[in-house]
Amino acid sequence: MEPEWYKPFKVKVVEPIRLLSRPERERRLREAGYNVFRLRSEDVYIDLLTDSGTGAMSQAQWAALMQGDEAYAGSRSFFELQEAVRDVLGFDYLLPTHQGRGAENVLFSCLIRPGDVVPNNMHFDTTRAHVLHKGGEPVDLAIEDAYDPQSPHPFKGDMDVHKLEALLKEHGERVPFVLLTVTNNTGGGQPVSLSNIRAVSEVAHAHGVPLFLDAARFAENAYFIWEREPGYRERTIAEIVKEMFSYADGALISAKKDGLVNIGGLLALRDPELHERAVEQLILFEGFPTYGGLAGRDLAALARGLREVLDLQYLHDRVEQVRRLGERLKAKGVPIVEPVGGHAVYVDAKRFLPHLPQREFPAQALVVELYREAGVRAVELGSVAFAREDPDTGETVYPELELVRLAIPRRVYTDEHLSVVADALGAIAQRRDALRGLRLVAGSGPLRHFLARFEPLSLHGHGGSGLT
Ligand code: P61
Repeated sequence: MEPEWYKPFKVKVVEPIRLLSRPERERRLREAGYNVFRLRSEDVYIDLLTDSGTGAMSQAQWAALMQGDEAYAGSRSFFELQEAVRDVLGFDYLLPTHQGRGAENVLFSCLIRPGDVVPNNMHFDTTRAHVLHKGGEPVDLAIEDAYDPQSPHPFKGDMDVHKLEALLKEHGERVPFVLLTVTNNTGGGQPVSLSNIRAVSEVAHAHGVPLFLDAARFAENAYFIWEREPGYRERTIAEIVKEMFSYADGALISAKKDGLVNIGGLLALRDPELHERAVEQLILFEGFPTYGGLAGRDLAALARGLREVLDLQYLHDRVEQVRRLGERLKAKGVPIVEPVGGHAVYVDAKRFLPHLPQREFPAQALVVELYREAGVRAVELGSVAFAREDPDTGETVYPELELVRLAIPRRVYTDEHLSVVADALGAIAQRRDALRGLRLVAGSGPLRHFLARFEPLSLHGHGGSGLT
C-alpha cells in the first residue's frame, strides 16, 4: 500500500538572503571572471552549486552538538557514531575523516600501488584525482545508457558487469578493489540497483577482489530501489540500506550529503587487518582514531544524521522536490537528463545551446547566464571540468556529457525558491539563440574549474579549450 505522504518538517531558524540588482549581478560576474566559484555566497540569491555540506540540520542534531564529547581519546560521541554505523550500515570498523576525500586518501594509501587499475561505474572528480595521485588508473565502466541523457533506464548508475568481468580477466592482479558510486553523481545522480550491487560483488569476489561503495548518497539510492526495483516496496529503507552495504567490504562516505551534516566523512570496513593498516594512515593524515578529522560535536551530529536520513517521508519529500523541478523545466522546454536524479537536476547544455561548440563552453555559458538572469548559482559539469588532453596527439578530448547541475541542498529551499530557478531557465530558453560562448583566459590542469577565468565571446569570437 502507498503510504500517505506529507512534508515531515517545518522551519525554525531563518537565514536572510538577498537578490542583487541586474547591473550589480553583471558587475559581480565580471569581477569573478565569469566563474561562479569565485562569487561570494552573499551575492547569490539561490545557491545550487552543491548539495554537499549545505543542508539544514534538525533540532535533534543541533541538540546533539551541545552534547558532543571533545575528548582527544575515547570520546563518547565516537562510540555513538560507531553504534550508528553498525546499526545503519552494518560495518564493525569506523574511521571518521574530515570529509569524503579524507576517506579516499586513507583507503587508497593502503591499497593502491603505482600501475594499479581501479574500476568504478563513474569516478567523481576528487575520487579520480585521488586514484591518479596514488599512481593508479581510474576506469569508468557504467552501462551505455548512463551516457545517453534521454534514456529512461531506471538504474542508469549500474555498472556493466560484462566489462568488469573482462577487465578483471585481463588485469586481475592489478585491480586492488572495485568501486561503485551510489548514486552516480557524475552521471546525473542516477541510482544503482540492488541486483547490480549484488552482481558486481559476486564478480569482484570471484576474482578475489574486494568491493567498496562510494556511498555519499546511499539513502537516496535506497529510495530509488524502494521505488523502482521489483520486490522492494514492502521493505523499509533501513533494510534496503543494510542490504546494499552487505555486499561490500567497506564504504567511503562523504557525510556532507546523506549524513545530513555540514562537514564530515567516514571510512567503514569489515576486515580487521585492513582496519589496522588504515588506522595508521588515519593517524598520519586525519587524527587519533576516535575523532579522525572531526570535532566530537561533529561526530555526535553525524550519528543522528545517519539515522534520520532513513525516514521514508523525508526521502520522498527530498526526491520529489528535485523531480518537480525537473518536470517544471521540461514543461518550459529545457532539456534535462532523465530520469531526474536524486540530489540534482542536470540540464543538457548540448541540446539547450546546440549552436555553441564545446570549445566555447556551452554549459559554463549557461551557468553564467543563469546567475545574470536570476542570481541563481549552478555548477558546470562539462568541458570546463572534464576536458582532457590526449597524451598521444595533444588534442583536446571533450567529455560526452555537457551538463549544468542544479544541486538541491537538503531541507533548505522551498518550492517557491525552485520555481524562481525554473522560471529563469524558461526565460533563457526563449532567447537561447542569442547566447554566446566563453573564452578561457586563465586556469589549467584537472582542477581548473575552481579557479579559471573567462571572457564572454562576441558574436564572431572564437573559442579555445585553453588546456595548457
Ligand atoms: C559535490 F564542485 N561531491 O557533488 P567530499 N564521492 C562523491 C561525491 O559526490 C563527492 C566526494 C566523493 C561534491 C563536492 C564537490 O569539484 C567538486 O566530502 C560521489 O567533498 O570530500 C563530493 O567528498 C568527495 C564539489 C567535490 C565540487 C568536488 O558537489
